[in-house]
Amino acid sequence: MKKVFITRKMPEQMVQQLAPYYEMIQWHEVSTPAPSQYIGEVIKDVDAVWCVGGDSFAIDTLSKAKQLKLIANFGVGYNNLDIDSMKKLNILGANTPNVLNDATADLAFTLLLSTARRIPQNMKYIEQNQWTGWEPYQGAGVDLSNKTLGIIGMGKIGQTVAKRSIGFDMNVLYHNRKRNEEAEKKYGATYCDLNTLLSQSDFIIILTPLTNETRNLITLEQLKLMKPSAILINAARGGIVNEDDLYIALKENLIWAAGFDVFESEPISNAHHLLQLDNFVATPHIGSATIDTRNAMMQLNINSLIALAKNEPIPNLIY
Ligand code: 8YV
Repeated sequence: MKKVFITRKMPEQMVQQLAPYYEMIQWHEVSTPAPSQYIGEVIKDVDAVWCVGGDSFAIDTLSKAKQLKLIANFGVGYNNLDIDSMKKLNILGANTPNVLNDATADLAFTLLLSTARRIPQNMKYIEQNQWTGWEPYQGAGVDLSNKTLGIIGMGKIGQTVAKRSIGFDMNVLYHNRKRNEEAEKKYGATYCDLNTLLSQSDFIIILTPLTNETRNLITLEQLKLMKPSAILINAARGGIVNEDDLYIALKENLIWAAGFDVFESEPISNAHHLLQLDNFVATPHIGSATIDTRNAMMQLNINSLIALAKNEPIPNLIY
């Protein structure tokens, strides 16, 4: 029987699907990863690893894994994995594409609407008993309809956001490594360079993976190109936007507001500098966090692991 290391406590009904195929070694905690020394020991004789986005494996850990064939990663983004080392060591990687497109696009739009209509601030206003009268601009935000939406990263999730923008009669610009004809045909999205997108969009949604090319893609220089009325949403990865520069831009009203689901170093606490600002809205990396989507993601990982055990073609390989 093959052996799998499950790096976090995953739901029992999901894990049990692996029981006919694997001897299972499961770390007993869900939110805290196992110590690296423990992982270094466990990984030595396992055939597969099931990990989450918060896990990473250094080259010296991977080198100890003499039988490891597959790392199944709970997430579509896999910047946590050292793909170059995995390739060198003939370890395959699998992820969870497509099943989270709707949930993540919904969250991106939720952040945009929450930021544009100042939902958290307005809720705080009631909670603090400040709703005592009426003024014309009380609680006022900005319209989404008929505005220009700039999407950075026109992959599957970007396209799902573009689809939603039709309901808001928005004009869509996008920037991507390559042109996406489907997005152009189906959703009327117009390709442009990054600076044009930044300067012409009313709202900018980041949905590109974190890579060497996209790390610090948005610094003060790019923030200064945006309209003072612009809203910046990041539903992709922390590290794409420089958080210190974003703080300056929001504080000095170089842009109007920002809504982020992802941060450079997660989890963040309430002491995070961006949370001290009135024009910043945050969620705790919940892009794919619906019960339906999380179940579907787990199922994809399980399918990949079972295929390995059965010696069948492995679905959702990264390379
Ligand atoms: C996960 C994600 O929550 O799919 C992704 O890329 O960021 C999220 O769906 C994350 O990977 C935790 O495992």
